[in-house]
Amino acid sequence: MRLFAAVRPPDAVTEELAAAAAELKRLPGSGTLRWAARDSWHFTLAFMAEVPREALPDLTARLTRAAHRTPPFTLALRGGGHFGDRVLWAGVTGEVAALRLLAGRADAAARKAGLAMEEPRHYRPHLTLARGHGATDLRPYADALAAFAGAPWTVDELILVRSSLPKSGVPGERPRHETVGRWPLGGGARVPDAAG
Ligand code: 2AM
Repeated sequence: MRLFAAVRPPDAVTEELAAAAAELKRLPGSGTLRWAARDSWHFTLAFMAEVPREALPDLTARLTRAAHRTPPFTLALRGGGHFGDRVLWAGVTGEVAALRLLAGRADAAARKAGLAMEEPRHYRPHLTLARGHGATDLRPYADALAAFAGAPWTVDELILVRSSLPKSGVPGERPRHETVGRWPLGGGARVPDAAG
């Protein structure tokens, strides 16, 4: 199955972003974009692609430990950006170093469970709002998000999500996301934002 580890903002936070996204959808060309469903919005920590069933027990044990070792931390949605003409995203501020640390631990957990992970790249935390196909310039969308500032929330769990690719062949159909595991973040000292 196709899995990724993630953190998800609470409803009160996605509600604010949904209001901003509704404004974005008024911009020219928005109909050419594939908008992610609000209930699937997340920050990917580690994308694991196809995970063999026999790797699951070790993976979940390691993710449990990764979560346990990481104290809860605070984030807030802030602004947005785009990856070329492919991905429009909302950004994040707050204890981003802690998010980065958790992403590194989720990636390490997957590697130690024997999964073939992509080469580590610079982790760029983002919440994908919409995907483009090259037809629409995403800059006006990112510009329109620049002033967006959401309420802070406490990240207190790591989730494992199964992504099922659409089989229907209907163009633009979105993958289905199903939470298959969730682990509370551990207690203990908070991670200073400067800790990297
Ligand atoms: P995203 O975070 O930019 O949206 C499920 O596909 C999730 O894993 C998505 O959130 C997706 O990107 C992320 N992801 C990271 N690397 C990926 C890859 N190589 N293929 C598909 N999805 C990937």
